Amino acid sequence: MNKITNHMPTAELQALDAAHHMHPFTENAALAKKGARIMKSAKGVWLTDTEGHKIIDGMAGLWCVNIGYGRTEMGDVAKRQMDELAYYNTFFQTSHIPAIALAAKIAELAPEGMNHVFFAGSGSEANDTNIRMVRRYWDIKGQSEKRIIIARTNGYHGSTMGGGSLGGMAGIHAHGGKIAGIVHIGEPNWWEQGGDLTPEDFGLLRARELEAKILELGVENVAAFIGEPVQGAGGVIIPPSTYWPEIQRIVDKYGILLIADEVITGFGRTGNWFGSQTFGIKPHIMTIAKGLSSGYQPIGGSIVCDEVAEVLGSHGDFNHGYTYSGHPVAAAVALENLRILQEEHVIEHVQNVANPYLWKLWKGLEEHPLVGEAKLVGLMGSIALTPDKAKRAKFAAETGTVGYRCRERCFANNLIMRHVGDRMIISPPLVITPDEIDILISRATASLNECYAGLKADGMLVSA
Ligand code: PXG
Repeated sequence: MNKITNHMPTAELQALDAAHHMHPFTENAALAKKGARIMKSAKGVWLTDTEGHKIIDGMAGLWCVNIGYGRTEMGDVAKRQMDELAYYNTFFQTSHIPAIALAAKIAELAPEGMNHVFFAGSGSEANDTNIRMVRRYWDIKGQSEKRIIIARTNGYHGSTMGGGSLGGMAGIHAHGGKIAGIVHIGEPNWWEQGGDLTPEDFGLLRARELEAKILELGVENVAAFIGEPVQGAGGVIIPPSTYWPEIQRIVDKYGILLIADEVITGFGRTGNWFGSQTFGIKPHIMTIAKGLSSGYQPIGGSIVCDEVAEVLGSHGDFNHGYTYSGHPVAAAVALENLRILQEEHVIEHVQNVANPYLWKLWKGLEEHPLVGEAKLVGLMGSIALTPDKAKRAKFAAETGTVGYRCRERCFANNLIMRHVGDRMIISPPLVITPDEIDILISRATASLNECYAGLKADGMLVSA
């Protein structure tokens, strides 16, 4: 008999979890002692755990449940598709209706000239595809030496070997290494690294690192640049307004390919269908996943511009693909998700209602003694915790100590708000209402107050 039932007491579930389940990005021995919080059901922006707590999900799962939880149409579509055609592949000159319909729908929504989709099962897989795709593109063009991909420190592009290597996180590189031919430049993180420069000057400085790196490596060796329009896992780092236009100028000048990793920023998160539209970026390839299906099914992919698709398709097979590329059930569910986003005007809700309402309250958090800057684009936001706002100071305690304490207060107050170092981040379902935003902010404020009081009591309001 299957041991996993809804009826077991939480402690028993936690014990089984600890005994058998290896969690991602987790020190499993420490979690085993503490016990995982076990989620049982969800509706809209509300999670319910096995203890019956109603938790407001300020992170939309892992930045993905854009339409909110519990939309039964999604399950209906999945069942219908499973009954009709549970699986078929798209290798060897076959196709099927869900993959065709989804590719066509994505092409309709994507920026002009991006009319082709290569499907994957996740964002990491899609970025692995991108590495091979841009290298193959230059091979076909007779420039096989163009292999290096430039990415950014503190970027996140997944945790497969390819995705983890594109990402600029030392902790990930430390576990298993990094593939060759990927180099990193600095991130446009003004709060932490901008020193005395204005954000605009700092944005230019960081973007120009790309030009310097291309010249150092030799443009004949550089295939592509990859970046998230807004770094998500890196702490919701919204770049200064000067950054992307300068990156675009450099990419255009040297004729390298531009990959926008839209895994988080795609499908409404920044108030447009794609973050590239919000920031005026013209990519050759966009990585997608997460909001493509609102997390109801695992699916990702690469949206590819006409020219790259044409080159790739014209010189024999591109020897790449996954068993589940364009999986029919995942594709059908994604298509239903796009229908909901479009027909229910969810992106207009972000732009006209949720973002303006949240922004007023979020910006107001800057009044809190613990909060330096508050940033928000669409419905992805962050606040920087600091012991001294004027100096944008770091805490004397190791980076992340204070953020973790704050996150623990949020968890205790039934709010999912994550920390990245000492930045707190949110990315709620796009359907969040003003009333729910009020609850999110009041729980966040209570958590900040408790965190502040605790730091004071422990003598930790000290600058590095
Ligand atoms: N690119 C970006 C920009 C991402 O945010 C991936 C690629 C990889 O997607 P998959 O589907 O392979 O996970 C991501 C994923 C976090 C967190 O802690 C962020 C992600 C995943 C897990 C945790 O913020 N982003």
